[in-house]
Amino acid sequence: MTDDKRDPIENWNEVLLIYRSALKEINTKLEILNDEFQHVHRYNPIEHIKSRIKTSESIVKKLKRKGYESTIENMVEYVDDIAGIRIICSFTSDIYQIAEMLANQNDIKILSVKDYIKNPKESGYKSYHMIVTIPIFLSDRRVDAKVEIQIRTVAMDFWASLEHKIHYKFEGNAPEHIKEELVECAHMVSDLDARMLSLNEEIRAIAGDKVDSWKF
Ligand code: 0O2
Repeated sequence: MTDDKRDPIENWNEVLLIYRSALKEINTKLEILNDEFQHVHRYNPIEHIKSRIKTSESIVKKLKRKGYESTIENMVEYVDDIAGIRIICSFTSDIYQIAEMLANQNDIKILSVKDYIKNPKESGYKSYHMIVTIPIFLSDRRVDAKVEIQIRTVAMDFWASLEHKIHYKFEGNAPEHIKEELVECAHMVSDLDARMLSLNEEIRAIAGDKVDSWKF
């Protein structure tokens, strides 16, 4: 991805520029899909989108955990979430629809998918993860940049944000009763998501097209 002979800072700045460009490209694609969906179905599957570049401290920590030296090459090769996008939706069905719409774009290449909705983590974590590459066209070459896309419902996001804070607060060693409570809350989140989805489907079936314009 970079030219080794140059100053490492200059190299790193170029890597960051590429990841930032990748986030812009994916964000634009998502905006277009959301606008088109609104136009055709009078419905926005995306509630909101957050994107970020992982901090250098976090990148180095992840590399260390995986047993690699902190070089720019290893960062690009082994850290898949330097550029990350989180898409928040209302309903679980929206998640799969968005994932499919992205997969159908022929400049996006899917490297891997982790479906933590069908297979939640032991912690209770649920989300749909895709690692993709997107081409970035620079003045003299094309670079395929990796982006991690996390897609989840508002309820899953609420749970994950609190769990993330607790995880950091206790440096991964939260007291057992807190972990158990979080698993219990994760079940409640799944139940809430299922009930809200079925309620929404029932309302749409009863009211037909008219209810589309209510999309909250
Ligand atoms: P941060 O601070 O959010 O960036 P890999 O990335 O594949 O090398 P891993 O951890 O096996 O490593 O990948 P996975 O499981 O797909 O997780 C990647 C990201 O998902 C994490 O990034 C978190 O953002 C989120 N995540 C995964 N598991 C949990 C969980 O149990 N709770 C919460 N709240 N989030 C989770 P980072 O780099 O670990 O953290």
